[in-house]
Amino acid sequence: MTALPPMAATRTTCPYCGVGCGVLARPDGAGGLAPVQGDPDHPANRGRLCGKGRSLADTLGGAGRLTRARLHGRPVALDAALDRVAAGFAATLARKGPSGVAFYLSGQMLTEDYYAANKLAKGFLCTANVDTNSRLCMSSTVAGHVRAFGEDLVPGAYDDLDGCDLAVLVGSNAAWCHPVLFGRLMDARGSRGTRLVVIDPRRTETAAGADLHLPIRPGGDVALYQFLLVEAARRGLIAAPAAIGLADALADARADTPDLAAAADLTGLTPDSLHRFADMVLATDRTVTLFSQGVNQSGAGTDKVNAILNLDIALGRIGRPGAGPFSLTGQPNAMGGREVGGLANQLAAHLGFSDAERAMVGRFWGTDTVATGPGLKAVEMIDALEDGRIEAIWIIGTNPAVSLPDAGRFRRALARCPLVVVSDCVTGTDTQALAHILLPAAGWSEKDGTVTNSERRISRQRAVLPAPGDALPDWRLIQAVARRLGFGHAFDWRHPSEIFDEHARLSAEAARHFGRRFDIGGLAGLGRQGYDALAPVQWPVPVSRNGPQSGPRNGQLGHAGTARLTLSGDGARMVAVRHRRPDDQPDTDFPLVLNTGRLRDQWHTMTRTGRAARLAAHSPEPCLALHPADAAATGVQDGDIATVTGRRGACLLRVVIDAGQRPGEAFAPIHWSDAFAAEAAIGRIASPVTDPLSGQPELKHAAIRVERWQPDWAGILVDRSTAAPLRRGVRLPRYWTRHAVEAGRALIMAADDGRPVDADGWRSLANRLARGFGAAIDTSPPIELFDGGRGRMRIAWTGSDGRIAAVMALAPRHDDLPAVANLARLLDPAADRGPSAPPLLRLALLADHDPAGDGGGVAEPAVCACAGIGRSAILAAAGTAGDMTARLNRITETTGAGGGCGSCRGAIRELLAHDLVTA
Ligand SMILES: Nc1nc2c(c(=O)[nH]1)N[C@H]1C(S)=C(S)[C@@H](COP(=O)(O)OP(=O)(O)OC[C@H]3O[C@@H](n4cnc5c(=O)[nH]c(N)nc54)[C@H](O)[C@@H]3O)O[C@H]1N2
Ligand SMILES: Nc1nc2c(c(=O)[nH]1)N[C@H]1C(S)=C(S)[C@@H](COP(=O)(O)OP(=O)(O)OC[C@H]3O[C@@H](n4cnc5c(=O)[nH]c(N)nc54)[C@H](O)[C@@H]3O)O[C@H]1N2
Ligand code: SF4
Ligand SMILES: [Mo]
Repeated sequence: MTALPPMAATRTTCPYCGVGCGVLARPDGAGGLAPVQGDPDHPANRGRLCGKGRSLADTLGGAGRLTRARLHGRPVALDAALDRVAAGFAATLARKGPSGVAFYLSGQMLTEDYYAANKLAKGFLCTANVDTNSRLCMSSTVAGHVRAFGEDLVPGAYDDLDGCDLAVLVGSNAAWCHPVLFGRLMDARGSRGTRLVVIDPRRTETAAGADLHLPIRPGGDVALYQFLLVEAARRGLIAAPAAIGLADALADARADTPDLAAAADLTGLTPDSLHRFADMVLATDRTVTLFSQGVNQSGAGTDKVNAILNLDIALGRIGRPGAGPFSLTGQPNAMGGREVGGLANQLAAHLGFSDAERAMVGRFWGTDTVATGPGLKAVEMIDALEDGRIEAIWIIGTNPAVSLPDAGRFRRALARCPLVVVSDCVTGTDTQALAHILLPAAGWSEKDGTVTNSERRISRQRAVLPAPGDALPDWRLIQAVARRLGFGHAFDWRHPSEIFDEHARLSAEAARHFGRRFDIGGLAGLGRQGYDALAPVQWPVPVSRNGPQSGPRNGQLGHAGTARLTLSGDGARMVAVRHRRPDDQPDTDFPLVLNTGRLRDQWHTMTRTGRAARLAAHSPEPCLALHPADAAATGVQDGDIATVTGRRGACLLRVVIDAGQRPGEAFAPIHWSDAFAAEAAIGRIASPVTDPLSGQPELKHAAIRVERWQPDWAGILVDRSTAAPLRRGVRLPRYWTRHAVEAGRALIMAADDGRPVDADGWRSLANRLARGFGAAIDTSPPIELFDGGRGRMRIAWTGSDGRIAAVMALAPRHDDLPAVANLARLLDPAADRGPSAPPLLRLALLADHDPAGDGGGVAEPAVCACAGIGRSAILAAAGTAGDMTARLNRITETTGAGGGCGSCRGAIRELLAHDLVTA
């Protein structure tokens, strides 16, 4: 590898979404990372990053990091913990056979980690009970690709987004979930006038900036694409009349949507908008269709995928520049996990379980104990844990106690399992609370390997920092257990480059024997240096194209790769599908439908993004978005807390009224767990019904009932210890939620029944909360202010250094609480001079920061996360002169808002439009 200049940053890849942005990272000299930057040379992002990527340095290290192995909660030597894991698995295998053990993996593991886990289980423990959170994420797309293309292939590339004239986003909130790609689409809009259509029941921020938003009835996507196919035939636009399966697919499409009225009925869309949509799609050759979880997470997910693919096959748009279907992958290595066979129904290298495939893989691995057939899928594992078929499970890089559907039942089932091993890099996740053994994993910035993004591009993640304590990369932990089980010879790697090399060679074998298109044989034999210098490359990279194609550039070695896959002749087939309704339908007891998904600035269960104050500002509390009509019918108002009850569980969420919801449908984010809120883990409500082909659960559709909960008091606590564990044995309030507000400071919002009657009552409530939430306060008497008439209390405690360590405000109603920023300021050394400060001064501070009626509780959220700019600053900067473009430019010039990843540009546009209307 050409040495980078001494102070140069390391090129690595963002560990969050499947866009796979390149980042530049360098140590800050104090054990952490300096703020990371986008890599201008990475083809996925060309220097851009979204707010999550930009905040990576804020999420590392410090308290809350898992640095030592634990056995039943107590720290133990790593070797001892690994001995226990191996002995436990060996005993379970002896007792129950291979089907009694299981692995639950993650699309956030690196390819090398994934390969190691899969090889151990499917090759040596003879079990295919290896599934991954990708089952909840991409499995319908995998099944749809296999039906249409015979293999899990994404034909297109990101270049198609730059070069399309129409982008259709189906069930994708890309402005929030794939922000940098959305930014590329926005650029194409500016440069070539690319139009945008968004198909989503909700008016998301992605939809807000679109030329056309189709607020489809949940589950209506198959019918919508049937209608387009029927229209294409009616207008004589079928470009591939010889396409395999056309006649059957068209017959079924006609059966579902014989005419416009039928299509309007099934999709809940107006005939007018259907017509307009058909005109746009059918008349625009360069149309890219991007799809994500609104498609996959459905009981009809695979059929939705094939309905979309059918249209592109019929119109001859597969593999053409600027056109075709494009599955947006969720996790950074969702694609890489599929390459190594991370799903229970795959073997490795895109192979299945036929005798010939098993024999070949067995020869390659040097084993005769290859699993004989598919294993249990994620949701099936819940049943198997419940009825004792699985008695040992190793969970790596995922938090299923939060993210699986019917999560309450999963937790009970896991609690019955005699051996639960969890590998993670942070402490305190909900899943860990049910584990017997915790293994400390090295995290992003500490480990080396590869990931594959949505466009089949393999990029290196590179280590920048040493792993703390006993933490090891996941493949090392897996290798250590494999050795203890007697398989050391097959897990003899010294560096991830050797695992990658084995994976590359296996893919070449699979391609040679079974004609698989997934072939990275050209990346075999790189050696450690070549691997370290590997530049981002799109598979296939077959052997014939071996050898570096370009010399070292910026210290990296380029290979040719394949931008676009052509799938001609029998390479693509149409599949006959029929419309089906989602399963968990509303009735009189559960009259509304709950849709779930993501927020812009949080990542999944918040174990990392939850530590960054600037990411919390956008949406600090777990919320439920309700249409105004449903809110009125339910008797809840904006800002109320509501009990949300489904058929399997309940949550307590803050109501947000949102006219962008379809009437009858609510939306809640997936991010909160028991570690961050009292009762907000939405997985407890989510439905475990699965797609019959892919096994992917219908996470976007559950019947619910919403009721107002009127607590007797509300409070906020600002505290200096961000990650303090919750104190056991202390009664916590029924509602609480916490997040980081500023570096090293946590904010807790709380509410409960039982209003104190006097100052003593409020004081003891405040003390109980401060201790329960682990505030680092000493025993000196707090400074307090009490307004008996209105029942409001302000109280400040000092820490062992004599400075104010925690401040709390309590009041009968949420609206009576002061602004958080005002309270937080009291912890500022500039405001509180520490032990030398006269007590009266502190009292004045407390009073000072209690301006009557400033209410609101929460600071203004950032509209632009990259620049940290809120609504008022944007409106102020916009001025009134000039047209929309002039005003947008002025905002970016003066505040920087909209100039980063660009994902907020739609929101700013809408803000300005709204501002014009109100003016
Ligand atoms: N900020 C952020 N970004 C992320 C993640 C994150 O946690 N946070 N996670 C990453 C991961 S793993 C994934 S999988 C992706 C997910 O990325 P997306 O799929 O874009 O995100 P979601 O919010 O899960 O769901 C997308 C939309 O599907 C809509 N939808 C629901 N039901 C239907 C339906 O029946 N039809 C249609 N057409 N739409 C429907 C929802 O209203 C929602 O707006 O995001 C990735 N990026
Ligand atoms: N209702 C509902 N449920 C959903 C979804 C939805 O839309 N609605 N979406 C589903 C989807 S698409 C997804 S992808 C899942 C995501 O759900 P999860 O995978 O459960 O969520 P994460 O918080 O990403 O969990 C990753 C865990 O791995 C840890 N970790 C991070 N890096 C490493 C590492 O290098 N090694 C190890 N060993 N651990 C590491 C993190 O600290 C964290 O605890 O949620 C699914 N669940
Ligand atoms: S879009 Fe954001 S979260 Fe996704 S890879 Fe890029 S920087 Fe990371
Ligand atoms: Mo995902």
